[in-house]
Amino acid sequence: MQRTARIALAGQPNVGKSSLLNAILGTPLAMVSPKAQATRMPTTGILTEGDIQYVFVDLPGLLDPAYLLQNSLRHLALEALPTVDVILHLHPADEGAHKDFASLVTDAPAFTAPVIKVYTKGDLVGGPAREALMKEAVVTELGRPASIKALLKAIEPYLREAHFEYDADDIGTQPVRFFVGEYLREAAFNELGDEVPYSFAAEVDEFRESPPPVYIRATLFVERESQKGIVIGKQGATLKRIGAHARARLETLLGEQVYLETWVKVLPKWRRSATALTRFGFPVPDPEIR
Ligand SMILES: Nc1nc2c(ncn2[C@@H]2O[C@H](COP(=O)(O)OP(=O)(O)O)[C@@H](O)[C@H]2O)c(=O)[nH]1
Ligand SMILES: [Mg+2]
Repeated sequence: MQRTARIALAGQPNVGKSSLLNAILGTPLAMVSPKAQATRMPTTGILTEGDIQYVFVDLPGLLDPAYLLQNSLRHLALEALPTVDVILHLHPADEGAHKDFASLVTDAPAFTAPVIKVYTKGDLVGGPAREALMKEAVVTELGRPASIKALLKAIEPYLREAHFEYDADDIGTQPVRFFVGEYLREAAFNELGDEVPYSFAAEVDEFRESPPPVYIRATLFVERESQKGIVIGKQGATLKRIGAHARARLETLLGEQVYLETWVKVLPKWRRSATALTRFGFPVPDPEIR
C-alpha cells in the first residue's frame, strides 16, 4: 500500500527551510540565500522512496509584516498550515531554545496537523550541545545525510495510506516559468548587496521550449531608477552575471540549453501596491482578516 503526507517546512526567516528541502530532494530545486526572506511563493518538492511519497511545501518565513508584500507572504505561509498533514517547525541550533509554534502563528486559520520540532544547522553548535538537542528533537545539518534520513524517519508515523498524488520521478509541481523567477531572484540575492534584492521581482514574458535552446525572455523589476543602474552594473556586467546564474540553474533543472534574455524596468513601490502584488500573483489579504 502506498503511503504519503504533505509536510510544511515552517519557521522564521533564514532558518534553513529551503536548504533543507533541497537536501531532502538531493537537488537544488528551491532558491536559497544567506539573506533573510528570500522565499516568497511556497515551493513544493516531492521525494518518492519505494511506496512512500513525501510532498514538502517550503513556506515563506514567518515574520511580522512591515509592508504589503510581507503581509502577503505571511498570509501564504499561514494559509498553507491547514492543508498539510505534518508541520516541521525549524529553528537554528545556534539560536537558543526552540520557540512554541502556536505562539508564532496565533493569526493562522485553524489547523490540526501535528508539529515536529526540528533544529537546523546542527554543525553550528559543538558536539555536546548537539547531543543534548538530539534528545529533545531532530537535529539536521546539510553536510550530514544521516540527519536528513533521521528527519524522514520522524515523519513516517504521520504518513497516511493513499495513492501517490504525483509520479514517482516528479521532484516539483510548479512550472518552469516559476523557477525562472526564483533563480533570477536567487541571483539578485547573490549579486546585489543588502537592499536591492528585496525590491527585485522577475516576470517571464516569453517561454518557448522548441526549437532548442529553450528561449526565455524576462523582465526584472526594481522600485527605483538608482536600483536599475545597480542591477545593470557597469557596461551591463551585473545583469550579465545575474542572467548567467539563473541560466545555469535552469539548465541544471531542465537538462537542456537555455537562452535567457532580460530587461530591467522600474515599478515604483511595487511591494506596497496591491495592484502590482496582484499582478505578480501574490494574494492581497485584507490586513484586518488576513
Ligand atoms: N552552517 C549551516 N548553514 C545552513 C544550514 N542549513 C542552511 N544554512 C544556511 O542558512 C542560510 C539560510 O538558508 P535558507 O535555506 O535560504 O533559509 P530559509 O529562509 O529558512 O529558507 C543559507 O545561507 C544556508 O546556507 C546548515 O545545516 N548548516
Ligand atoms: Mg527559503
